[in-house]
Amino acid sequence: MTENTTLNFINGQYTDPIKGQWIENVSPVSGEVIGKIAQSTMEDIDAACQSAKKVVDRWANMPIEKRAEILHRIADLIDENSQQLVKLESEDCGKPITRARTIEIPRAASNFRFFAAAITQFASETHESVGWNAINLTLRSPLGIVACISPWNLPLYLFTWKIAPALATGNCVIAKPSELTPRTASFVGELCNQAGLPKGVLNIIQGTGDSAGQAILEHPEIKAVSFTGGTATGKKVAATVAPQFKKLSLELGGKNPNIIFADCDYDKALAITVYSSFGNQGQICLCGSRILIEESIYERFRKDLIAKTRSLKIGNPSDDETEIGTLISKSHFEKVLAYLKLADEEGATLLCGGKPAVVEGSEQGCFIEPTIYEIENHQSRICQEEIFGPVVTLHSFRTEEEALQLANGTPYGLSATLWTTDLDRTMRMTRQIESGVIWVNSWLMRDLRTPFGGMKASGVGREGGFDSLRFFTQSKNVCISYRAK
Ligand code: TXE
Repeated sequence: MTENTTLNFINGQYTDPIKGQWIENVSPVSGEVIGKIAQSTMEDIDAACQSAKKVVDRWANMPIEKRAEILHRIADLIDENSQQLVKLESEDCGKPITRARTIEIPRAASNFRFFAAAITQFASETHESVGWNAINLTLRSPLGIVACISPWNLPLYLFTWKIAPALATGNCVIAKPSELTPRTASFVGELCNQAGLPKGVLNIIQGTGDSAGQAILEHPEIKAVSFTGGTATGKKVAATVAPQFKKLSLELGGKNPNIIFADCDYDKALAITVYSSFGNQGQICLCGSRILIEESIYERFRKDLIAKTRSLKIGNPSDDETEIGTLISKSHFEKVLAYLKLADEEGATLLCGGKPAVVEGSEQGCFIEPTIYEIENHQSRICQEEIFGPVVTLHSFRTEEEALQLANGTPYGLSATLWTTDLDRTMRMTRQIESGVIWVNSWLMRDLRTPFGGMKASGVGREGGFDSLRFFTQSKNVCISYRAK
């Protein structure tokens, strides 16, 4: 990989796309074309699968400690190269460099470290059939060649979240980062070579979803697909994958409630609400985009939230002080602006933001001011659809029942945040909130051992900890009968 050309990584080598097609890498900060990216087709996926096939048995049969050692080395190399990875990530996404440096790139290394350790503790069950003179063993084996398709919002963080467990369990991997953020994933190929990962075990395919992504889903050698992306794309992925009976894990969008009761730790709730609303410009599937506030503190919270939001520093992502960078692309920027227009049409009251921000020196950048609306009708589209930008709506509630009804009142069910110091209420609410992840008095604390995934339109399946290891393996029951005497 050179800085300007992002190639495929197949059989341990950076290679041109077989059909010679390219797409542009456009900076969301300057609006300029900063490089070109391989646009892969079925021919490239096939080459990747052929290289994986050559090594699939060797990798699957390598002693677990040896596999884990290689993954630990990849983690160390990510740390050693973090400065360059941080720069590429921030440039590709327009995300504040401080965020890439302190959260996302370190987490990519921890993903490898965590699954390198987890695989050494991954035991299978035995069930003794007492009275039948039989014992059942559960054997777990890798699936063979699996696909990991990841999005642009937390590029290396999510790419490694998928490939680390897939590799740890002994699979060969065909991985595709988003065409909008190809460079950090591409860099990992070189690090895998340095770490001694056998060639062909990890193949990184670049290109758009409709070309490279679709071909990955359709390739007959691929036995499972782990996908993170939008709900509409997830539907298409499921429609392609399900009739082929491949294993499928879908992590999709969210429209997450952030529920604030009057008995909360007010200052903490306020500070973290600013972060959970606008972190990464609201482009995290876990962002709390609907803020539900108990009536008795509504006015105060609204006023304080507006003041804190206005003080966020919008700026060039490469500046250490910047808190709000750009959206991912011109077309996503246009999509979010269309929601701002829709908010007007739906009769929302604008409390702050509501327009593009101009940053000196980056006049073509996709910046949008952090935006807060108040809106009565919770059925309006801005309250029901995932905007995936720095836009939140405020709602007041009087009772727990009302809060619950609002919280569960969208097609999504990814995450929820609950602010209260009442333990009874915590238990009542968490049992009834329809979300795969619920944070109480915090947000985005992610212990990698815990299950992660969504309910309803937010996805199917769980990843994280042993759930990831189970997804990337298949179990086989062996029932052994023995003579009692
Ligand atoms: O993501 P896509 P997009 C949401 C968010 C956003 C919307 C659309 O609301 O506005 O999705 O974003 C690959 N077969 N999220 O269009 O399309 C694609 O190349 C196989 C939430 O940018 O979901 C990329 O690698 N692959 C989300 C990945 O899918 C396909 C994070 C995700 O892209 C494909 C991102 C196909 N037919 C967006 N089409 C989250 N849950 O965190 C696309 N891809």
